[in-house]
Amino acid sequence: MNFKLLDFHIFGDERGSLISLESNKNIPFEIKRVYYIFDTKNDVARGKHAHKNLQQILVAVSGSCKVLVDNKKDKKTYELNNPSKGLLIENNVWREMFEFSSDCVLMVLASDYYNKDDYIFEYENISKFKD
Ligand code: T46
Repeated sequence: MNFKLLDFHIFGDERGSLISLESNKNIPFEIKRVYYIFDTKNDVARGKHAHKNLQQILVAVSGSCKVLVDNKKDKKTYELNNPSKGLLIENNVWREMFEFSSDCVLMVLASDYYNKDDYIFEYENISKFKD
């Protein structure tokens, strides 16, 4: 499958909680870029594209949002509302993020640098996932 939810280990003690994310360990690729989305209006949707060659993990480090993922074989909507969950999205997966809470900070770890030519903006142009 080219999308799935990952569970990160929480190091918790009486002081609170800590999660560590490491390239090629609990993150299944080398992290080359990190960006975060915040102050997003509740009634807007973002994304609405796929990538040709990019792996990403989306983590709601604060607040919540929903993410629809669709690889033309399976289609699922995840609610991200926990910093210990990361949604891995690989190549050729349509994604839409919506219903952002006002306190949502959506952190994204990416396997490559920003490249506008890597985006697929037409749903028709993504290929159907094959097992
Ligand atoms: C994705 C979802 C989850 C940059 O200059 N560098 C960057 O690394 C990124 C991600 C964006 N930008 C610029 C390009 C646009 O002018 O920031 C502006 C907003 O980007 P965009 O409209 O692509 O944002 P989203 O929220 O629709 O999509 C983003 C990522 O672009 C995309 O790869 O998978 O988050």
